[in-house]
Amino acid sequence: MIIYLATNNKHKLEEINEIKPKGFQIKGMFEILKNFEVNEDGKTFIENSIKKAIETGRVLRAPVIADDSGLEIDILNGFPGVYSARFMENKTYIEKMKYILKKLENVPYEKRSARFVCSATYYNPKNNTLFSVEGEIKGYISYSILGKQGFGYDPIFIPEGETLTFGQLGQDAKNKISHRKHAFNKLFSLLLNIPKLEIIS
Ligand code: ITT
Repeated sequence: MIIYLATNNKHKLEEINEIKPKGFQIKGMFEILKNFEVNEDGKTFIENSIKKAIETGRVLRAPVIADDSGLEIDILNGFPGVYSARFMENKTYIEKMKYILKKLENVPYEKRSARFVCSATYYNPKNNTLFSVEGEIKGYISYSILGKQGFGYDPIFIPEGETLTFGQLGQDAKNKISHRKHAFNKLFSLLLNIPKLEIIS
């Protein structure tokens, strides 16, 4: 089954291709839609992932999956949350991470709790099937930027039970436990049952 991923983020496509079960072929929408962007003005991850899936699916006229994700830091009331990609928009991730670390200066480890969240949506414009699931991973914000692997905020996120950041742990370790892994495991299990779902509806 070929499904397009409604994203312009190549790292997400790589991770989801590592996570997917055999039998699915996931392609990036950027391979066929140039300069197409969805206005992500939702207040929640789920709103944004539904919006990305529906708008992209209607343009492509083909089944799509979308991923809206981000980092929520408890002591900052969930910031940057749905603004993870857009806050300090023209700055690099190094600058964004430095800004966050400055805000958490003098905050002890146990109060640096955070989570990565991923909302994944499937939409098929041919029969209007739509479903969304969510995955998360809890952890802590490190005291400095550590490691070069992964993307975005990986170098400041230490998963619960680990001592290294995602940036240090690397892609294989991340893909076994990440918010994206949890969300897309659920999504792919539902997709494997789609013929049954469509008989019911
Ligand atoms: P698309 O909307 O085109 O999919 P995007 O990068 O703009 O790409 P989001 O709007 O979902 O995606 O923003 C998610 C941001 O949250 C992302 O750019 C990273 O900064 C951060 N993020 C999400 N998942 C992450 C992960 O696994 N590791 C590190 N940072 C992550």
